[in-house]
Amino acid sequence: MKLAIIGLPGSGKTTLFNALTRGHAAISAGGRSREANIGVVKVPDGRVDLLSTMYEPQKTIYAYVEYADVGGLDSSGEKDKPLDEKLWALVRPADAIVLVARNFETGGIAPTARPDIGKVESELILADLIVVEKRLARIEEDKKRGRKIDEEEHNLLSMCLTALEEEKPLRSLSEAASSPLLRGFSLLSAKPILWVINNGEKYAKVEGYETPPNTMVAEVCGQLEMELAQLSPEESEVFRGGLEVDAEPALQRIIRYSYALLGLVSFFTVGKDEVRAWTIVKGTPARKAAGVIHSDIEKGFIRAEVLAYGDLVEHGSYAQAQKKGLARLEGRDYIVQDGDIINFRFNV
Ligand SMILES: Nc1nc2c(ncn2[C@@H]2O[C@H](COP(=O)(O)OP(=O)(O)OP(=O)(O)O)[C@@H](O)[C@H]2O)c(=O)[nH]1
Ligand SMILES: [Mg+2]
Repeated sequence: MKLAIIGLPGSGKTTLFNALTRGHAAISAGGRSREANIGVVKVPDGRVDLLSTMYEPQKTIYAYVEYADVGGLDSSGEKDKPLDEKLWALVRPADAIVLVARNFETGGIAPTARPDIGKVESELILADLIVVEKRLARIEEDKKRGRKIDEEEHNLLSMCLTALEEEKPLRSLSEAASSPLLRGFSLLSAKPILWVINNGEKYAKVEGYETPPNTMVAEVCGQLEMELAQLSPEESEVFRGGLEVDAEPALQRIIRYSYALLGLVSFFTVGKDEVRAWTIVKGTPARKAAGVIHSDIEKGFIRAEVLAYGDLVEHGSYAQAQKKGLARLEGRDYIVQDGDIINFRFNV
């Protein structure tokens, strides 16, 4: 999973990036940093920890998240911003966007989280408008020259144009958010988004944030989370207990929200050589899930032997759960559930 961290200059993006990656990227002292920070972190998952203690495998592999902290946005509302174009190029490959809004005082300037979110959303819309208009102009030209055009694409893009002109992000348009025809354009406002309210030292409950479709809100105290992330896990837990911050570290919370936003679930493969977590979209059938591991397993799929994580834990071992008949053989269309432990049977 790839997540892009965006926001206005000085909103605390790099601070949050450091909290999420236990990193030490340079915090800006004013002005706009133009350096992108990229970091990969494993997805904390207690189930993988436990499976690993059970199987004592040679390798334990967690799912991972890639974060890109792309630097501050120009929110001038102008159309021609070459610097932002460079920045968007880093956001386009992301599966979802994390939008950081400043909810702390800076240099005597009061927090402006809600309007800041609006400004950034407008920039996403503007960037998409440029792409959609360009493509539509291209199609019109082809039409004039008597070339065959893709009507469905044309209709979809016209629909997008209308929404964007009405200042609506494309993620609120279910056709646009999910259409494979539009995937190639990597439209920014079509990506699911997590608004992160970066609170000051005082933990203020967020109120009055209506969330449109494919949008979620999370509150963090970026500065504290960064400081806690830089301690050892044990020390961090002790300190966290005495602070007015969420009991769950931001590092875990942001990932949990992102999984929910993207509708992702995990299944596991286990064995003496490797215990591993795999990420799929909720609703994926067994044969397609096998393809996440290897295309050969998908092609040669015979059956999936499935045991629910909870059943394994309850009975203490795979063999015990199997004795109770809890390990099932499922066919290609079985919808893989979060926490399934799967052994794929296939031939090549
Ligand atoms: N009080 C307070 N200050 C914060 C918090 N998060 C960030 N800051 C401060 O805000 C300033 C900017 O933080 P950065 O994390 O560099 O912000 P940024 O969004 O990465 O900035 P650019 O990359 O320049 O756009 C620094 O002085 C931080 O110490 C917070 O949660 N509380
Ligand atoms: Mg920064």
